Order: sequence, then C-alpha cells, then structure tokens
Amino acid sequence: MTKPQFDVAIVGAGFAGIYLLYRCRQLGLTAHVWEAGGGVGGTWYWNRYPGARCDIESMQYSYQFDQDLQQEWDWSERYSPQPEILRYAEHVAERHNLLDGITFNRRVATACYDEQDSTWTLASEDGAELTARVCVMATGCLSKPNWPDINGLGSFQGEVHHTALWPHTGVDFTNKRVAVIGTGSSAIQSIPLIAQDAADLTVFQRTPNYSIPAHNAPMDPQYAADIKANYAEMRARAKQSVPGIYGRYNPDSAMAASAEERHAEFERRWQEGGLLFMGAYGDLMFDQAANDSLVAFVHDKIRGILNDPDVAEKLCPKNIIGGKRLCVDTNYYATYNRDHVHLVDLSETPISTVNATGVNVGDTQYDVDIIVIATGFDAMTGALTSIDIRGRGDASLGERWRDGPSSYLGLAMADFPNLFTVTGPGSPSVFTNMLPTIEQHVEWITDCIMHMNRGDYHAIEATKDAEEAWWNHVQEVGQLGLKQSTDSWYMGANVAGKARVFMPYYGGFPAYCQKCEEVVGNGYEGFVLS
Ligand code: NA7
Repeated sequence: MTKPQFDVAIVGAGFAGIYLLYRCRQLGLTAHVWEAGGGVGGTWYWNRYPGARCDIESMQYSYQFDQDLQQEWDWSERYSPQPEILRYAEHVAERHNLLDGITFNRRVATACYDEQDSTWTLASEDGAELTARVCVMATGCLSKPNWPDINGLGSFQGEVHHTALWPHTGVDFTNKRVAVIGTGSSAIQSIPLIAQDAADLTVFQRTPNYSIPAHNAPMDPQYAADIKANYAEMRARAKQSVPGIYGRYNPDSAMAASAEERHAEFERRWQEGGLLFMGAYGDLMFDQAANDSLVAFVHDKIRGILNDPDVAEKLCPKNIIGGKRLCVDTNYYATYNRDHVHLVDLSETPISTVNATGVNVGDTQYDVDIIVIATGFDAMTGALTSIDIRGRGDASLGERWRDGPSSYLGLAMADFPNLFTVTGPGSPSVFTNMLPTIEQHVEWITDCIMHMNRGDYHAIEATKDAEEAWWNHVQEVGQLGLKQSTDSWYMGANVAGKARVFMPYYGGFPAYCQKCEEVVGNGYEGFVLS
C-alpha cells in the first residue's frame, strides 16, 4: 500500500473548508485544501457585486466553534455586507494559522479513488496531484455560475459581468447605460446600487420574485451585547428550529386568525424585515389559503410602493410566496420609481439576442454599455459534477447523477468510499442558516474519520440501500406542502436540461441532526466500514 500524502484532502476554502482544516488539525489529522479562488471565503470571495450581503442576521451567520472569536468579533451591521464577511473568513484563517494548509488558485479537475490503496488522488487543472485517505468536497451549494443560453452574448462589445464572478476592482457604472438580466436575490440586492450610479438601467425580468425589506441598520451595540451574553443558549435554540435560525415562529394556523389579526401580524413582520417574515404562521407553506393571504399582503405592499400600476403588476409574483427563496432587500421596489430605471417583462417574449450594442427583445433593441448577468447558479450539484469524480470500479458521479443526484444524508454516496460532501444534496443546507449546518457536517465528518482511525478501518462507504431509502425520504418530504409547486433552483429547474429532482432536505434541521446522531449511535448505520 502506498501511503497517501495526507489523511484528508479538502476541496474548497469557504466556511466549510476552513473549519474542516481547523478541525482536522485539532484532532491530529493531516489535511490540505485546494481552492480555485485566490483567497478564502468561498461564495463571499466570488460574489462581490454591489449590495452583496447575507440574508441571515450577522449575529447568527457566524461560526460558533470558537467561543473567543464569537465574543471578540464585532459585526457592524444587522446584515453584514460581503466585504465584512470576507474579512471575517480571512480573519478566522489567519487567527488559526490555516493559510499554510491551503493552496490557492488551484482548481480540481479530477478526483479518483484507488480501491487497492483506499486513497483518493486529486488532480488539478494545472497538473498537480494530491493524495489522501479521505476526500471532502467542501465546494458549496451555490458556486458554479449559471450562464444564460442567450444568442450572441459573446458578440456584445461592452462589458459583461456575472454577479458570481465579479471583478475585484469593481465595476464603474457612472454615466453608463446598464442592463441587468435576472431578478433573483443577486439582482435584487444590486439593482438599487447600480441605479444610483448608472445613467440608465434596464432590468430584464423573466419571473418576478418576492422581496421583503431588510431594514438593515448599524448593529445596535446593546443587541449585540445581549446576544454575546447568551450566545450558547441562542445557538442551542436556533438548532431546535426548522431552519436553524433563532427567532420568533408562530406555530398557529393563519386562517384561524381573523383577517385583521393576520394583517396586523404580517405588518409587524414586514416592519421587522428579513426572512422571519415567513414565521408569521405555522402553515404558510402548507395551506394554500394561508399562503394566498400572505401573497395578497405582499402584492398590496408592492402596489403601494410603485408609482406606476403597470410596473407594479409586472413586479407582483404570480406563484406562491416561499416557493423560491425569499429575497431580502433595501429599496428594491422603490428603485423602479426612478425615471432612469426600466423594467422589461420577458414572461411572454424572451431575449431574442444580444448583439454588439445591446439586448434585443422582440422588435425592441436596448442599447447598453454594460450587461450584468444575474442568472444564479447550477445549484447544489454544479460544483460537484464539474469535477470528474470517479469512485469504486471507475464509477462516475457525474454519470450517476445525470438523472438527478442521490446521496445518503447529503454526506456520502454508495460506490464512493471515503468521499464526503459538506451540505450536499439530501441535507438541509440551503433551507437553513448555512454556518451551523456546515459546522454540524464538518463535526460529523471529522468524528467519522476519527472513528475509522480508532477502529483501524481504511474505508467507509454508504450502502446502496441506505442511500436509496434516504433519498426516497428526501423526495417524499420535498413533496409535502406547497414548496414543490414552484419551479426553482432547489429542484434544478433554473438550468436548461438539468434533471428535476428535489435536492435539499426539507424535513428541518432538528430532524436531520437527530437522524445523523442515530446513524452514529447505531454504529454508523447505513455505512460499511472495512
Ligand atoms: P437566482 O435566485 O437563481 O436568480 C436568477 C435569476 O435569473 C432569476 O430571476 C431567473 O429567472 C433569471 N434568469 C435565468 N436565466 C435567464 C434567462 N435566460 N433570461 C432571463 N432571466 C433569466 O440566482 P441569484 O444569484 O439571484 O440568487 C441565488 C441565491 O443566492 C439566492 O437564492 C440566495 O440564497 C443567495 P427565473 O426565475 O428562472 O425565471
């Protein structure tokens, strides 16, 4: 047997990769990270578009593994802007001396399992190799940009920028005519800021999204101090909530309340802002009438903000609220009241072509200087299937997932021994606060590796039966309630030709954690250790 270079090879230096490296070292495991970007931070390294910020409050969108860090770090705003989150990631890497364990600007091309030696060999696009007993894909859920299949995009003579590949030097919109294609979270965050500088802004909208005011503000020092004084308790409570986010969830049924009470509760939540808007009642995602009542409330809000009723109608989504991830904004709808901001509705006529001078829709040509592509990601699977991952018997993960992914707990796949995914398809991931979800996965994976070491096992592999049973459960739970009625990236609907499968686990963070603990308690049930 050839001894691998490391116990653990880690792909990606976002929040998952950083914590993995830290935890491996704490446990005495050798580990090395390959990262495609030029620095740590993952999604916060790449997504530098104007207005990029998290939609979970900063006091919760942070690590909890380091008590001192948790007490020392001061967030400046209720929702941290991208540069501050990136600085935080950099700080954690420096604070724990992790940088020497990361090779930057190294994109993984292939990952192959050698059954003889029970080791993984990673090969990078630039020809380097890395061997390890265990390989962990910490590649993120929203990492592979989704480029729209628009005719002629390459022929445009001006600047084209994808929000997820934003230039580090920024983009100067001053006196420029700008097109934004897409109206998801990235567009909704950036449009108000682009509009501040641009001479003219045209937004090309295929489907409107629901957006709730962030009411972002400088961090209230008293609020931060109160949380710091009770951080452990707050984190424990968050872990008991379905999305892993601490907050006020009303379990009552919306339709059991009077119309006045409902309106008052929705209004209170609108004034508080943020994703907890959906916590107003317990059945908003399960009862059509309840959801309709919230839709009517938000439509009224949109109509109340917009000066032009035609534009307001175009901005009112027709699908349920909460089907796609809710957006959280600062002045998004009001931006369309500005004379130089225009909305082009693509719902009936898509973009026909992009040519040298701009965007063409039907008979109308929109000449612009800059095109911003805000069309999201090949979510959940894109970063994994971009790597040629080969397991036992040369099994290809990309081939295996052609008709949609499948995984045991979002952590491991049959025929891919010693390979783990952090927040992979089949785990709660994007339905939760990603930071605690990442920490739970990293701790589970590293505990598992220690268990292997203690038992002198050289390989662990999910069984086909366990994978299939879990995946069926993921699909069943995904069909509960109203969520599946909306085409979304949760089920691959945003990428042309991608299989439609419900990818994240919709059963909630507490149920998921319990399952993971049971699996361990039952001697790594559903896995074969050899
Ligand atoms: P999203 O939420 O996937 O949004 C992408 C947007 O781009 C959405 O409005 C799409 O319309 C639109 N889109 C995609 N392809 C096209 C084409 N060909 N023409 C016009 N419009 C198109 O990505 P984001 O980056 O905004 O946000 C992703 C997540 O990051 C978000 O949920 C947060 O969790 C953070 P569609 O709805 O598909 O009709």
